[in-house]
Amino acid sequence: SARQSDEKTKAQTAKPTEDTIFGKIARKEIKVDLLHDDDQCVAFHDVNKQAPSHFLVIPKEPIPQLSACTSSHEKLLGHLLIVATQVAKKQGLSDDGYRLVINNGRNACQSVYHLHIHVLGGRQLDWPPG
Ligand code: IU
Repeated sequence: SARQSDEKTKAQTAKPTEDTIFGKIARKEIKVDLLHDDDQCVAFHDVNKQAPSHFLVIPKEPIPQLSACTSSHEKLLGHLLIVATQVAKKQGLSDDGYRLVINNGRNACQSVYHLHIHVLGGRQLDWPPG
């Protein structure tokens, strides 16, 4: 689709940077509706949703991508997964299921270089992903 190729184009040119829009969201410099907020992470709706329910869980620490994580991030990564399940439950996704996605780098169409977990649900999802 046009939207898909648009996402791919963005991902090809996105570069790891010091700060991103997600850093500004995490620091509350940009106001969005937060589905979750604690000392380590926040969750909010994706602005370009790909399913009836599509939200992102991001650490407050500006880690650019999953592959930049080290063993020092073990606890944080576990926390992000648990928060994803808690918010999914609050969003009513638990009964029928949902999917977590982390796009890491260019080939995966990562477009924002601040680590984020996508949570998608509310419809039957296809497999495999494109
Ligand atoms: P990706 O995993 O880097 O490809 O996904 C980035 C997502 O961030 C994508 O789904 C965008 O719609 C979403 N997003 C957002 O929710 N708010 C923003 O201000 C920006 C991107 I820029």
